[in-house]
This record gives sequence, C-alpha cells and structure tokens, in this order.
Amino acid sequence: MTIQWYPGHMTRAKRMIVEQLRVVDGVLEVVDARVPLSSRNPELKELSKKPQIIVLTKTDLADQAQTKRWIAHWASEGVEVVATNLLSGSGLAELRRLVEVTFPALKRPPRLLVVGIPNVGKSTLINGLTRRRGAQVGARPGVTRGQQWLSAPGMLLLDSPGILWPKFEDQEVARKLAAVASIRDEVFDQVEIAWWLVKFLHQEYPTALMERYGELDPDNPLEDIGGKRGCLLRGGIVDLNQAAAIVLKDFRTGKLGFITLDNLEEGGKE
Ligand SMILES: Nc1nc2c(ncn2[C@@H]2O[C@H](COP(=O)(O)OP(=O)(O)OP(=O)(O)O)[C@@H](O)[C@H]2O)c(=O)[nH]1
Ligand SMILES: [Mg+2]
Repeated sequence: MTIQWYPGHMTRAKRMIVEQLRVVDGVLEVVDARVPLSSRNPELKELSKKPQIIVLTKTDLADQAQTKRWIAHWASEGVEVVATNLLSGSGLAELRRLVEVTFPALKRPPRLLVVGIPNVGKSTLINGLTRRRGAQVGARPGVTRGQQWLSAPGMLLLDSPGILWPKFEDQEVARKLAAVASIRDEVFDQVEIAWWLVKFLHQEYPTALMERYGELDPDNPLEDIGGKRGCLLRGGIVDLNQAAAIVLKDFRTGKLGFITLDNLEEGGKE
C-alpha cells in the first residue's frame, strides 16, 4: 500500500510559511531525533534562505550513539544544531544561547519561524521557550492548524502547522514517518507498518525486540507478539490489528528502548 498524506490544510500552511519566511529573521527547523534524515522536509531547503537552526527533539527516545553521529555529521557541514529533550527541557538553554549569538545585530528580539513535519514537537518547543502553554500540543499529527506568534525571553516565535510534501518518492521514508506518528494513523495500514518495524528492529536492534517480546518466530513475528499479548479473536485467531497497535505504541512511547530509524554509518555515510 502506497502511503501519501498531503491534506488541504498542509497546502494552506505551506502558503503561509512562504509568506512568513519573507518577514522572519530566521528559522528553527524541528527534527525528530529518531528520524533525523526522514523528518526533514526537502522542500524547506528551496523555500528558505534565512539563517536556520536545527532543533533535534525527542532525544530521550532515540539511540544516543546515532544522535551523536548525526550531530557530528551536521557540524561537519556547518549546520547549527541543538539536541533537546522537550519533556525535561534539556537543550533549551543551549538553544537560547545559540539564538542570541546568531542574531547579534538586531535591535529587537529576533522573529523566528518554527517549522517541521507533523508531531515532531514544534508547539512543545515553543511552550518550553515561552515557559507557558500558549501553543496546543498533542501526541498525534496535525494538532496545530493556524499560525500563532508567541513571545519568549529574547525571541518572538511563530508556530506553524506541521507540513509534509506532496509525494514520498521513497516509501521507506513514509514508513518511518508512519512509525513515529508524523503521518495520520488512518491513512496507512498499521499491520504493514508494524511488520516493517519489527523486521527493522530484528535487524538493527535485536536485543531491544527480544527484551520486550521474547524469542519470536522470524516468519510470523507479529502473530507471535499478538499471541503472547492475548490479542485473540474468536476461534483463537490472532488479531493482527491489535498486535500492530501494541508494537507501534510500544515504539512510540519508548517501551522498546532507544531507537533511531535513520542510521548513519560510522564515518558519517547517510
Ligand atoms: N518523549 C518526547 N516527547 C516529546 C518531545 N517533544 C515533544 N514530545 C511529544 O510529542 C507530541 C507532539 O508534540 P507537539 O508539540 O504537539 O508537536 P507539533 O510538531 O507541534 O505537531 P503538529 O502541530 O501536529 O504539527 C506531544 O505528545 C509531545 O508531548 C520530546 O523531546 N520527547
Ligand atoms: Mg503543533
């Protein structure tokens, strides 16, 4: 099943972002540390020439070794990046300092547009920087719909709705974004994505998979997980939909441990 998700509100949001890019001083691009490559909107590069800082979020859920590699990789390209855990607030002080040194010449607080794909933590970041709950947040994609300026110490922030791009050329990217809940659950087959995720974990994080679910039948891992978790339909048949929902929830809430889906090889090869 091909995954696409580009609803009307994203077309409108993109138009708004293009307009605001003309008036802001810079951009905070919010990127999920579990998908540091796949969660970067390729269209943004063409749209914006303003100074940009990558804010890497959800480092509390990601593979620390991978996060370090990605940061080193960006640093080698001269890209400014700050790693954060927005639940604890770690990284925010460093981000404030970086904003200060990036816009020294301005006589007023810099106006920054916060952009990123859905559900990466844009609104949570703004609430962390403003120390208020002015922006609505939620554990599903598409929570922010309008634009909203919020004032934080030393900066003005514009929240924006998460946007994707019209077509995923690489369905592997779409699968990863589905797994981290940046694509609406209703538009993809959860069983297919959970299958893919279990296969990925089996290859890249076998210990994490084993610690959570025990030894699995390599041909039918999802069925096995469902059986072990008592996801049974009448007649003892395993309910794969329920098993898939468990796997996705475990992954998204960190129950499977620290996992990064975009792996950078040692030495920085993407
Ligand atoms: N574990 C963890 N969760 C986070 C972090 N940052 C944000 N979240 C959670 O991620 C979910 C999405 O956060 P939002 O701030 O609503 O994301 P958004 O990018 O504004 O999403 P849209 O408005 O839908 O585009 C919420 O459940 C947050 O609590 C983080 O650093 N770590
Ligand atoms: Mg939001």
